[in-house]
Amino acid sequence: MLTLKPGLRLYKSALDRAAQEALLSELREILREAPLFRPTMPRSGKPLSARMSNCGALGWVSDVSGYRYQAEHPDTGRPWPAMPQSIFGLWRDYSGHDSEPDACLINYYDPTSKMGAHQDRDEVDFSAPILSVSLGDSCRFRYGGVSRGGPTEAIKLDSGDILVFGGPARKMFHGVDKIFSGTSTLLSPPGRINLTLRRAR
Ligand code: MD3
Ligand code: FE
Repeated sequence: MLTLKPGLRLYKSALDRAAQEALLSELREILREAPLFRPTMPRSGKPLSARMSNCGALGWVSDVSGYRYQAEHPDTGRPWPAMPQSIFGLWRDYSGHDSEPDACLINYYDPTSKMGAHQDRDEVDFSAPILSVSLGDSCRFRYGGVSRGGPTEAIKLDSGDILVFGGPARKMFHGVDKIFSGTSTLLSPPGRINLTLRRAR
């Protein structure tokens, strides 16, 4: 375990290849029930470059009217699939937090996708950390301080890595600069999946 800054812990290769494949097959099942959707920016309606889905009681969505957590898929209107036990298990093993997550956002990046710098502040309970699991192609993940425009650092995240953002790191700016296409054979079609486990309420 590496502490990158206060509250930001990196577990390199937390999941081995077999564990990544097992998790991926659970995600494939979830995505059959709750297909990836293309979120759009509030107001402008401009599409984000990553596609998304969710599992758990609540899912994060974004459309012209804003960002929010809701219980139904925006396209199908159905409730999100349940969070698999294996995902609760990762939270128990790595989060260091007693109460369970109620939302798991699934981001899919094709080789050209990025995510601009932002803060995650649509949750009610900021005492809970956010846990991120990377699968598939590596990426360059950039993070800074709690205000926009300050100094930033970048690290490479590889398939199987787990990051935990708690305490002072919970409100930091962060984003994904680049996907390193072809660095993993886990996904086909290629790309990167990131899970973020959260307590939304
Ligand atoms: C730091 N996702 O979904 S994961 C997001 O790789 C998001 O898909 C990126 O940022 C991805 O909101 C980064 C790492 C991450 C997630 C949530 C955070 C870092 C965070 C919340 C607070 C601080
Ligand atoms: Fe984020």
